[in-house]
Amino acid sequence: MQPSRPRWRLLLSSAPMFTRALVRPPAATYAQGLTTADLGPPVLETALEQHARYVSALEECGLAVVVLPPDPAYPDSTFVEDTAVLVPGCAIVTRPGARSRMGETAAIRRALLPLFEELREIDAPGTVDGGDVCVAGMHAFIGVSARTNPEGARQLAGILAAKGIDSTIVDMRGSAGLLHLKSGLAWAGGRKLVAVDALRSNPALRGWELVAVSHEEEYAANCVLLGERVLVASGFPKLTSALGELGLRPFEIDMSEFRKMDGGPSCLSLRF
Ligand code: CIR
Repeated sequence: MQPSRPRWRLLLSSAPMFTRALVRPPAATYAQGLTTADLGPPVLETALEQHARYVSALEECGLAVVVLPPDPAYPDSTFVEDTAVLVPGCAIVTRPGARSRMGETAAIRRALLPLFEELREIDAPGTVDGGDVCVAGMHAFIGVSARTNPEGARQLAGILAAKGIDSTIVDMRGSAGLLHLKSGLAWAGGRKLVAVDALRSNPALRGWELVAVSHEEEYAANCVLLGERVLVASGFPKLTSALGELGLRPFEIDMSEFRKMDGGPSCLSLRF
């Protein structure tokens, strides 16, 4: 049976009401993935438990979750967010910037094909990691980073423009310590963005209301808005209460084994 296509709903606040998500549990080779974190090797069993709780959190937030089988050929393949950018009616399969991750997109393309009216791709020499793309309503911030190059950002901005979504390119190559744009930036609904210090003075964010993140809580900036809920890593009380003060309901999740591999809550799913 042909899977039905997703239905998108927008709240008045323009917070997204996603109805589905696609995830992929970590594979047995997970600890061989890329990382810059100096937090020791991840424990696979714990990572699998945390991933299962992450899936339950998405379900409790009202999403139906498609779980792809783990792929040991790609140690970083649990970070599905990097392989596609999803907007209403269109899936854009990326071309990840890390060579070891480029092959991850084949399975994601196959999974997305029946779910979207239109499927586009980033072509060489462009590279884009989905973690560099922060969609905030009808606007997208595209980070140019060590993973997303200017050509990839240009191609993506063109595809999004055709869908009525305008883009701002955020050159973050000088923002030390951030792997991806969304390592330090998240949409909090309306004109609000959670932004770490390294990005706050970036001219690309001018005109947006910025929610500050204290230095010791920067990891938690990668949070995920799901309607009135927001998925946030547990153990970061200041940002969690700041999100609550915005009228959102934080859903705290333990991310310790994903943090060890430079991943945050957004990295573990594609939401649509
Ligand atoms: C990588 O370096 O590609 C992975 N170990 C972590 C990817 C995290 N993804 C994301 O922030 N969207």
